[in-house]
Amino acid sequence: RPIGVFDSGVGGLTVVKQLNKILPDEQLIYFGDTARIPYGTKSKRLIQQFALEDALFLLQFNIKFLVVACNTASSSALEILKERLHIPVVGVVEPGAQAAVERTRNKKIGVIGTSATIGSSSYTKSILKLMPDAQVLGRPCPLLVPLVEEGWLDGEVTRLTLKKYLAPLMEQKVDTIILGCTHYPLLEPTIQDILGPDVSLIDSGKETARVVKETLMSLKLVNSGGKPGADLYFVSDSARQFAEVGSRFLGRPLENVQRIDFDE
Ligand code: DGN
Repeated sequence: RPIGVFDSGVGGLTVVKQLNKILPDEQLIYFGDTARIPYGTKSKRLIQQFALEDALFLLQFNIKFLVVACNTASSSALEILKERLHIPVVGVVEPGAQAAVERTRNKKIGVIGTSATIGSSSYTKSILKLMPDAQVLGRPCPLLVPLVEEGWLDGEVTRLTLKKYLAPLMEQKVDTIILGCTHYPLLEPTIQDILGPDVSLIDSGKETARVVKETLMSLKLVNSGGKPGADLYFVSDSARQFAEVGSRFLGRPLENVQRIDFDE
């Protein structure tokens, strides 16, 4: 049985990339809700409704496991998904928080993400559960998603934007920053260059892939003996546009993309 993965759009492909690397024998069914992106600016209630609909779509494929590959949806809808679904569900927030707690030395952790992710304080809550005396500084960075989708991963505009967003975190001397949005791993080299080598960056997608593998192993759900079929990608808006932008996120050409109509 395949693993289901969903995101508000194309960003979850950074999580797919990590899952493919660490679990090469698992078939993934991806859903990107490109018609309704962005989730990052929407209310909690609406994000929960969208997340449930996305999950229901994936359940048609008899998935054995669900990965919520979107920080915004993980922040607002993970609990409701866990309650309503009868399969294991993993989001990206707890794995990222866990890694940051393991990495920090001065217990000052920064989190960057969409306005909804930072507004929900999901990372702060997860971190404080593990490390009650940590200092967590969240910073919404809404301009970064469009910059990444435009392919502006470096250059004057991107650097100025990043410097402005990161300045308050640096003033507080955080030693670890969580990239709390699916798009940010593409900016990792530029961010690291701006901050210098003393600040650790946590890629929540990479940490999530590790947790998915561990959970599959502990539940004896790992597939071995070759991938049963190619990964399939479904989107709620243009398949061509998704394939174009998505290939940059995935680092290889995207095939098997189909558009679906939610209302049918
Ligand atoms: N995938 C979203 C996230 O990780 O928060 C970013 C895209 C969006 O909905 N704005």
